[in-house]
Amino acid sequence: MTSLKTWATAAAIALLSVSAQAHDYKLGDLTIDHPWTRATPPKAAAAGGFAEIHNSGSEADRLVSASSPAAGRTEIHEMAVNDGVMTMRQLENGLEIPANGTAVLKPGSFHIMFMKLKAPITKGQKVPVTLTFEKAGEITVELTAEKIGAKGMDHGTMVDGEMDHSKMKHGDHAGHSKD
Ligand SMILES: [Cu+2]
Repeated sequence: MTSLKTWATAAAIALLSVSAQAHDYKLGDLTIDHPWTRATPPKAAAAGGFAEIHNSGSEADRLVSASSPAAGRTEIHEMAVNDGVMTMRQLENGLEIPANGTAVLKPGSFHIMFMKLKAPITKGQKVPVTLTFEKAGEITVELTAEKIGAKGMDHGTMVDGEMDHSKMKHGDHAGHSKD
């Protein structure tokens, strides 16, 4: 009896915490699922933003730009390994969200790039970012800041916010995992 009750209570709490953590946003045919970022070290000038964007429509859309009051500049980036060197570049034409498909922004892959951060991001902070889609239009979402280095490469350790980011190579950042 008691154990059944305990189990039921635990299950209820687990369910509650799942729904408290999951956050998603809807815009037309798009769902922006669990947008998140990471806390940064005190002097970091850059940070990455991540989310899964689902498109339930029959036409592709594109994430064409992003902006945030937390950063001097916000871009849509791709990270890739070329000849063993990790590089990032801005997606000049934005990121496609395929028809009846999903675009995944995650560490080591596509991401929103915050540059010239106005202040360090602290764990638990909600970072507002406005996403503009070619067809669906514009929506402001809040990225939940997880701990420093969460789930892969830590953008936050890149201190130089002034450099030409499109030409940035990551090969000399020995501390980065290649996740
Ligand atoms: Cu980047």
